[in-house]
Amino acid sequence: MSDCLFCKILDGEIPADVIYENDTVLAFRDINPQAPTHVLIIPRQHVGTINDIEAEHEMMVGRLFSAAKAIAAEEGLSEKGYRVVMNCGEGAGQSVFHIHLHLLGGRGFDWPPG
Ligand code: DGP
Repeated sequence: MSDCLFCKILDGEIPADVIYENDTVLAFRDINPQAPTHVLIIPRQHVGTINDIEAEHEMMVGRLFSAAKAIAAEEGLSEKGYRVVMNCGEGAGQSVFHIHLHLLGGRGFDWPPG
């Protein structure tokens, strides 16, 4: 998608602090971190929102979570805990319409979330 910010990061058109990648996903630090660790995990394939996920994407979605597990371990978060969030739609706070997991850690988190 030529007008998608995260596709531009995938293409190297916009720089990012990439910390993890494989053939399916890319992960980089959020430009506006909400916790000491705040990493965005995105698929290389453009899918706009959770509402656009189809059966063919199920393996890819699973690999987003496998990446979250690996990055949490690298960041030393596995034991203390961390939060993984995917916003869907403007009403839930989604601002970039290319699905992404937020991996947040290094502080406590309230429940229910704001
Ligand atoms: P969401 O609001 O759930 O769609 O999350 C989008 C996140 O993307 C938000 O936390 C800020 C982050 N973000 C926006 N623009 C950039 C950028 O150019 N670089 C990086 N690294 N993160 C960005």
